[in-house]
Amino acid sequence: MKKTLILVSALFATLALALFAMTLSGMSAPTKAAADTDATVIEVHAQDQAFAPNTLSAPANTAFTIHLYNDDTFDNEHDIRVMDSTKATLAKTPNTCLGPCELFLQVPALAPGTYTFFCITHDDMSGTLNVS
Ligand SMILES: [Cu+2]
Repeated sequence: MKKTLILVSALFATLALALFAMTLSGMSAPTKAAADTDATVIEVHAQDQAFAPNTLSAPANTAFTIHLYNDDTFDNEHDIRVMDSTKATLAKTPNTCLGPCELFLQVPALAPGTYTFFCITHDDMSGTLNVS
């Protein structure tokens, strides 16, 4: 009886160790992948119908991500879109979100130049994106 108890305890200890190892490897893999794919992440906040900062800088000829924080706490939906000088939309988030919330905008590689970013739900909510 005592021998069985020891055997069961050993089995549980082994299982616990295996689970711990799986958790560790599971946690480290996505972190590394995210770090590899998101080389450039630019953060911008939206609050009181304005972007802060309203001038952003991005590297030329390489895709990047804009991380939008909608800091409004009630009834204010924002999104973020990038357009060129002809007002053609080059990138947009798939949806608006009701604050507080966060959105990620994947922007394709852009040629050096000055672009505009704006929010679809607020005409006066825009900023300048300098790509160089
Ligand atoms: Cu907005």
